[in-house]
Amino acid sequence: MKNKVIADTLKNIPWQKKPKNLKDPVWRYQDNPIIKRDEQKFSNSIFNSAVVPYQDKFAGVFRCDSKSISMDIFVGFSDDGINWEIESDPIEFKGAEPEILKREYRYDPRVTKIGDKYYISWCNGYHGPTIGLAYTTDFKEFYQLENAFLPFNRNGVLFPRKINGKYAMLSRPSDNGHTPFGDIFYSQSPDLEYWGHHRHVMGTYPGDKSAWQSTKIGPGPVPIETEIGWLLIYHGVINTCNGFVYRMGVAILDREQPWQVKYRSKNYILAPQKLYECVGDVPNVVFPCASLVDAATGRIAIYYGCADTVTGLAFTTVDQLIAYAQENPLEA
Ligand code: BMA
Repeated sequence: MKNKVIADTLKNIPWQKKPKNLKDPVWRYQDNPIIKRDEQKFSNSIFNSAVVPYQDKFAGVFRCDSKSISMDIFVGFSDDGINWEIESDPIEFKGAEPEILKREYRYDPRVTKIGDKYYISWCNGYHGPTIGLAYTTDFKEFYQLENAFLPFNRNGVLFPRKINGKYAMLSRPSDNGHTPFGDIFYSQSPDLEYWGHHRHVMGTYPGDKSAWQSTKIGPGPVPIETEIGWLLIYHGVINTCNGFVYRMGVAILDREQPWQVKYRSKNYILAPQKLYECVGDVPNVVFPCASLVDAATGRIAIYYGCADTVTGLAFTTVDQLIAYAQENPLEA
């Protein structure tokens, strides 16, 4: 392993060897999708979801759209990170403010462990989409905090530690619909309530230099800290005659000033190419919301939504992602 990872070891990370002769930096689990659309009692689809190591096993927060197509988030547990039991009832939040607890819709959760708390950030309906925040210590009781931003914003993901003494979040300001634009921004907070000191991190690439990310981009899983910078897996979108296509990309952000992009790959790292990624309720979508990392080996397991219908698992390593970003650079 060339690049040191600043994280815990995770001996039981789900893992499969890279297929021989594969040149791509990311490879899929052979029995994908790991979660089918109707594995939860009332679900139409289970996709953009987040998992974390928990008590030597795994816990997660799952986006399940119901058979009435209401979007909500549900707790799940797994012994191996591959086979999941997802609860039948959505997460019920406690919190100080009844106004903030009113539910409109909830989707696309991320889970970040900071200290002994697991923070959930998700796209929260509050007169339009914004970033909801909550925490739990046991995946039983959940405490909702104030929304981080005004509408409209999506894809809020917290860094796993304070940076320069402040909590830090990436997000993607948006509109009220199927946003046809979008750059990634960095925001800071002393207390997870008041957010400011916003910085632009990176934007789209018009033209055909890196056309898969020419319409909008948004942060995916919790950034992974390495010696050379924060490894950011994100989604990039192109608008085609058949609608949006969502692919996955990688960038490396400065460790102390994460709004400075050190490397960014011109090429995507995963694209909708398998049937379950190309066909579903929304075709041609791979949408990463979580990753697991093992600091001892640099192994990474990526959890991603497939065609807004099922959940997939893919693998890579810290070294391969860093090399890919450095060897296929997108220059400003
Ligand atoms: C985005 C979000 C995601 C979804 C994607 C593709 O705007 O709604 O939840 O996966 O569109 O439909």
